[in-house]
Amino acid sequence: MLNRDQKKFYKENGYLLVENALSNEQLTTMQKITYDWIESSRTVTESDDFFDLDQGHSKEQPKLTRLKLPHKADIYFWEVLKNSKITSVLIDLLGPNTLLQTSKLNTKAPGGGAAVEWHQDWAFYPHSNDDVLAFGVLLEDVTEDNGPLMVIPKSHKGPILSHFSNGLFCGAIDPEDPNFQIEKAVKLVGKAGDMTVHHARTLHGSAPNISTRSRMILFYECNAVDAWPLLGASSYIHSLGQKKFWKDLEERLITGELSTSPRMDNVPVSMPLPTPEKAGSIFELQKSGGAKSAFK
Ligand SMILES: O=C(O)CCC(=O)C(=O)O
Repeated sequence: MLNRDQKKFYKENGYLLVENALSNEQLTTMQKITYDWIESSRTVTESDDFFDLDQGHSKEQPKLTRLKLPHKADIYFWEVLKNSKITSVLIDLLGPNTLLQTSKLNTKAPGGGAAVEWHQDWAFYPHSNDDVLAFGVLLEDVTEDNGPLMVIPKSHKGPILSHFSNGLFCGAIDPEDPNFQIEKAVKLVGKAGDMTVHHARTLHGSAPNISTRSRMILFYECNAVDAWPLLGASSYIHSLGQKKFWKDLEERLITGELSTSPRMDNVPVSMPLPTPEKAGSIFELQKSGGAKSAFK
């Protein structure tokens, strides 16, 4: 459970670091499952529904950018979200009724694992209100040199910067944008089992992993049930038809009850459209969309 100061800090700054979000048992179980997945990627030669391969991936040296939807690949990842310290942090920040939007495990392989260019998640998936956040559960120690998540404090209260390049949504801001103040960036380093939290409107990014250790962060992206997706990640529900739509919401309910009354707040919305041809993951989108890099 968060104390008053932690809640206040999150509200004011748009991010938070929570120590020991996982028990030792939860951590070692999640690590084992993840290492087994990475092991099984040795025979994979192309990115697919689960594995996102990094440049240089081979049988001898598995290099992945991401494991997609880990909570669907192993129920343990869903159970931890539903019943752990993470669950109480979720309720503290979003209230009693919460949904999982999506999950991903960004693995940043040693020796170069890809950078994630600066962006605001909100630009990818605007909702009817901004009770939307991402947890980053550290499955390995995160240090200054293995590509920690970086955030710009208080940016969740500012504008949504342009994430466009040549008229296409490229999933990253222009590092030269006058509203981007990189000198304010904070690196979120911590021990395996700790957890970062960032608001969906907080500017964030991460440098390549220049260390010899992997940087594994499990992201759970969550929202209050009455934050209705306008586009992006979970907005696929709009194409499901009503019956499947409801079932899908039920399957992603983490705590409390569903709502059929979206809460409409006065939030800045710019639709992530049009997209480039290749937009399967943020790495692909930023590359094929011609995003300028802040990490040269
Ligand atoms: O893995 C990271 O460092 C950042 C990931 C991220 O921001 C994203 O996937 O949207």
